[in-house]
Parts: sequence; C-alpha cells; structure tokens
Amino acid sequence: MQPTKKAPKVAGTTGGQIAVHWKEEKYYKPSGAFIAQANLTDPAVNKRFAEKNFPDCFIEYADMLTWSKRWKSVLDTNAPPFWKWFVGGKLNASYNCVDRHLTKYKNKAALICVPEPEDEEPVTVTYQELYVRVNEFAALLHDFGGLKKGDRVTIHMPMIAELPVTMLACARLGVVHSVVFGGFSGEACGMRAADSRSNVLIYADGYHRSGKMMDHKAAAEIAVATAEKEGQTIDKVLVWRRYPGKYCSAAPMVSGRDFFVDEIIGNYRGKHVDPVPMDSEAPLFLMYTSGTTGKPKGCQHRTGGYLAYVTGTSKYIQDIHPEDVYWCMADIGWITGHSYIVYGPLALGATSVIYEGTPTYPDAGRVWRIAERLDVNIFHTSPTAIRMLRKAGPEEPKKYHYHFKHMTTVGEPIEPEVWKWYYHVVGKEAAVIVDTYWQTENGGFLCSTKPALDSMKPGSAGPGVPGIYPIILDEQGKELPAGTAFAGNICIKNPWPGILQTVWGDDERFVRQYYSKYCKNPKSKDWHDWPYFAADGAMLAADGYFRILGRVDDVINVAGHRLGTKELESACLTMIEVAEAAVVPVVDDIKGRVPEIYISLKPAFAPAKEIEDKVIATIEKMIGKIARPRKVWIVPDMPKTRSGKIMRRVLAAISNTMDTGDTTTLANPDIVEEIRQHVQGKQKVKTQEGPEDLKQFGKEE
Ligand code: 6R9
Repeated sequence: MQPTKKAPKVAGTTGGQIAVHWKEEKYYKPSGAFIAQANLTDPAVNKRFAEKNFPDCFIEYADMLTWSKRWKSVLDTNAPPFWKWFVGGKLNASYNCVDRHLTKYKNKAALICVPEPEDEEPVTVTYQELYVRVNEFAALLHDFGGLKKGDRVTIHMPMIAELPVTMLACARLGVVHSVVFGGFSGEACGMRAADSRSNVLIYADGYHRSGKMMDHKAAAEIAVATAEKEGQTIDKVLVWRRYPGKYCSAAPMVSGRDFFVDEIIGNYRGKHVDPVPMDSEAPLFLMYTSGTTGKPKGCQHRTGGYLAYVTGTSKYIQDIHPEDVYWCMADIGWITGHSYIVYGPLALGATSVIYEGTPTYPDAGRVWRIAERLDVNIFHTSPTAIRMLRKAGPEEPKKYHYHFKHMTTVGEPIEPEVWKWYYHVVGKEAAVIVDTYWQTENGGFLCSTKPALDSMKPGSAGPGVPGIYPIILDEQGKELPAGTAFAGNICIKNPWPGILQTVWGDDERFVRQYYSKYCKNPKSKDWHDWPYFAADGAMLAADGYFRILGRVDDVINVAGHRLGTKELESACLTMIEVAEAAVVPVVDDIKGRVPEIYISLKPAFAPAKEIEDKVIATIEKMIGKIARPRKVWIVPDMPKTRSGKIMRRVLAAISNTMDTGDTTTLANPDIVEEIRQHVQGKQKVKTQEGPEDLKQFGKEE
C-alpha cells in the first residue's frame, strides 16, 4: 500500500458533498515481535469475513463462547431493521466470563483494582474469587433484592471491583443492568432509572478522585426523588462501601430502603446461583447515550450477539491472550468499559486492570507507574487522556520501565501529532496502535486496522473490521468512492452481532434515528436495503482507510463522551430567568470539544454574573460536571432565521473565531456583530478555518 501523495484540496460544498483538505500521513508497520505473538496473523481472515460469507462468518466469534444450547439460525432478517442473531441459542454471559475459566485459570487474576491513593495496594481478584463474589451477590440480588430474569437494575458506581461484580451478578440472573457513569449527577441517574423502570438502585458510598473522597451516596437521594417525580418508585438502594464497615458519605441511610451490602452479604456466604441460560436475543444491558433530542436513549444490547462480538474483537483487534495484562483506562460507565474492560477481556480469561482515579493524580507519572508495576502490556485509552498526559509530562513515559505491545485509541478523532507522541513516546516505537472507531449503539468496533496485518496511518481509523462493510453516502444516498476529495456520512451496509437491538421502549425512535435516512425500501426484508446511519462525517482514502471527522448531528463529543446539545439546552430552560438557550461546541486543546452556552433572558431579568453561574450549576446538577460549559454568554437576542430558528452555526463560528458566513438572510443580522463583540471584544479578530465538524455544525438548520 502506498499513501496517496497529495491531499485532496477542494473547498466549499457541492451537491451535498463535503469537500475536505487534509494531508495524507505515512504508514507505520507493526513490529516483527508483535506479529510473532499475535492472535490474528492469517490474511485469509479477509476472505473468511468477506461479504459472500456473511452472516456465517460470525460463527467464528460465536464459537469462542460456551453455549448451553446451540443456535438454529445465525441471522434472522424477518423484521427489518430488528435483526436477530444466533436465534434459538442459549447462553449466560456471567458463566462465559467467570465459571468457564475456573478449570484452567482459577488462581489467575481476573481483575487488578488500583485505588487512587498511591499508598493503598492494588487488589487482585482471581477468577475463583470473582466466581465467589459474583455468586454471593447474585444470591443477594435474587433473595434480598427480589430481582429476577428480565427485571432492570440501575447501577451508579465508580471504578471499583464491585462494579463488574454487580454487572456479572445481574447477568447471572438474567437481570438487565443499566450502568450510569459515576460522574453523572443523581438527577441524570434518576431519569435513567425511571426510563428503564428500575426499582432497585445500586450505589457506592464514595470514591477517590483527584485526591478527594467524593460523596457519591448523596447522589442516590436525588436519584430516588427524580425517579419518583417521573413516576418510578425505588424500593431499595443497595450501597457498597468503599471501606466495608466505614461509611464515607454524609448522606443519611433511609431505614427500610437503603442497605449496606457488606452488612447483608454475609447471609449469602458460599451460596451458588446457577447461571440462568438466556435466549441469545434476551437483553443483557441498557446503556444510555445522548442523541438529537433532549432525552438520552437506552441502547438495548442482546446477550448472544453482543458477547460474541466483543469477544471476537477483543481477541483479534485488541490481541488479548489470557497471559496478557490488559488495561483499558476508560470508565466502565461508558460502552468502552462494558465491552473492553468487562465483557470482552473476561470472556477471554484475561487480566483486566481497573483504576479508580484520575490519570494525572498525584502527578503525570501515575499511569506509567501503574503500567510498570503491574507489567501492563496492552493499553487502551482516549485521545483526550493522551493529550492530557502529553501536556502534563511529555518526557514522563521514558522514566518508567513498562513494555506495551499494543495500544488503543478510541472515542474521538486523534490528531496525527498526538498519535505520533503516543507511538514514539508512550509506545516507545514497539507497540502497535489501533484507532478504533465505533459507538455506544454498535457494541464493539466498526473500523480499525487489524494489528498484525495492516499498517497504521496516524489520524485514520482504518478499514472496516472483519465482517463490517462501511460505506460513505452523500446526502442523496449516493455512494462516494474511495480516494475522492469528498466526505460524506459513514454508514454500515450490513447488520452485525454487536448492533443494538432497539432503543429501550422506543422502537420507532430506533428506526427513525439509524435507518430511515437511507432505507431503500421500508418493505424489504433484504438487509442490503437497510444501511445503518452512524451520524458521523467521514472520508474514505484510496487505500480503503476511513478517516472519521466527527458528528453530523446535534451531539458534542466532549473528551470522547457524547452530550446532546438539546439535553443541555433543556436543562438551561428549566431556569426561570432563561428565555432561549443555544449550545455550541468549541475547540479545546485537551478535550477535543467543550460546550459553550448562549442564553437570552426573559424581559424581567437583567444580565448578571449570578445568572451565568446558575446556568453552570444547573448543568452540573441535571447532567453532571462532565457537561460543564466553558463559558456562558448572555446575549440580548439569538441570531435567527426568518422562521424563528436559532442559527447555532453562527454562534459556533463566533465561539471558535471562524467566519460566520452569510448572515444577510437572518431576521436580525445586526445581532451577529453585537454578539461577536461581546464574545471576542471590540477589535476585529482574524478568523480561522476551523475543523471539519465545526464547519458542518448546524448546517442543516
Ligand atoms: C466508543 C464510543 C461515539 C462517537 C462516534 C464518533 C466518536 C468514537 C472514534 C470517534 C473518531 C474514533 N468516535 N471513536 N471518532 N475516531 N476512533 O466512543 O462510543 O461514546 O457512543 O461515542 O465518538 O463521533 O459517533 P460513544
């Protein structure tokens, strides 16, 4: 493969196609040492997973699992786009991640949990220990929690061993877990608990973060009240204590509702719970994510297809062997943590590291000390974390004796410069890098290089992974061939086992969001007529590598985490003072994008710093600190079209000192200069071109 010499260089937009210009990067090759030990070295994989072998190619992944009953059909397409995978099969995810490893790996570390305080020793949980803990907690959930197959449970916990124990205990019973990221607010947790109709919440009392003990149980109170307001009663709150016997929260325990797990788990000592054989299509978990409307949607993932897909991709793309020490620094509260900290690695019998705290606490060397001490050889993180570590200590990795064979980046586009630092400094030119592109909805990877088989190209995710056939479509649904100067919408032509089953409780939204845009014939039962729309802009280079440009919808990707602009705007509108709100993404050196908020006030209110602060507090309360805006701008009016729509595109251009484009057609064109001066100052500021996703932001409005 040869890189194309010169970058495509056309500007402007023609016929719904997006022209982009960027420089082609040179290739990097995996080392001989990596290839010699890799799981996937046979180039015949491309043939095995080629379209003519679809869908049976995925039997290769399903066969990595232990089934209590084998499936009858691999893919059922009778009710598009509600695909069914490995229909008729039965299995249990907890059995696959725990029990089946006991014969060989009983005494091997399943989890190594690293507390944030450096004077606390890492805690190793062997597969035997995990088996005991999962069984005991499953018995508690069943007998004390009253939970059974098909019920939903909402889990709001930090990065401690008890989180995967809880998830696996649910899976053992066939209880559908819905894990809410620990950094989200109690209100966000309560909304999700209500939507999923959970009546049990599982919490931790506190955890260490950036040197502080966070009072997490306090959020439970708000979660319960929020769920109640939404019509959902929470009967029980089970609280894991960070230090059993010692309560780390100031929030009172409500008698008859709140229970310390460490006080009751003793009643279940040594209890065994038979893993419930689940239908392949039974839901395993829900994972809420932001979309184009105000309300987050519960992505519903199936048991058989999902587990097969994350196991197969963990083996082939993450190159996980049981001997490896694998550390994914994501949070289990996001999809990356579900698929590539818990389910994929444990299904393969690997050792998965869980770190409680902040990567740069107490200093920029922390991550590398953990890697050195545990002898981590597979490392998985996000561009935001890489940028942060690079900024805090560019020379730091060199001081430590760790040896990565493989590194992953996920969650947002990585700049080639940042990629190169990751490769040269963190990976010490010995580790391969996979840039894995995928989404909460997808269960597992969509695009990535195969680490021992494909060359790496900084900034490009790579081709579709085995069995995934991505295409780029323009707004009219025309396929853009490889190697053109144009970007379009990345779509996946075919179904795959990891795809979400539906949006929990909202089949209609599922179809509308992912399939209606490009469905060729709504009556068709042929999957070829149902490409999956990912809502990401991308382009396809001549070599077949996809480069992801970012979201084309109203989602802002902050530090690899999705926030819906509408979600943030709805939060602002709960304030009595606010008449209108518009949220735009702003480029940030570390986090990629961060939100800025524009508000206009109701006539009775005058602009004041207190109102700006209240907006920030409202966002933190309703969503969480992760959504904290960089700035709140109070403006006299919003730039609007004649039909009264807020032009977010113009506001995004102002926040990013980009050209505001043609504003003459606005109903109130003069407001643009007024807002510009308010944000940028009286002086005219030189505008810059800005990244592709921002050039596209709000275009459709
Ligand atoms: C796994 C995860 C999904 C969105 C997705 C895209 C962006 C993810 C990426 C990437 C460029 C990559 N994204 N991986 N962009 N290169 N390797 O992150 O899921 O939280 O749902 O986010 O993240 O925009 O649409 P999720």
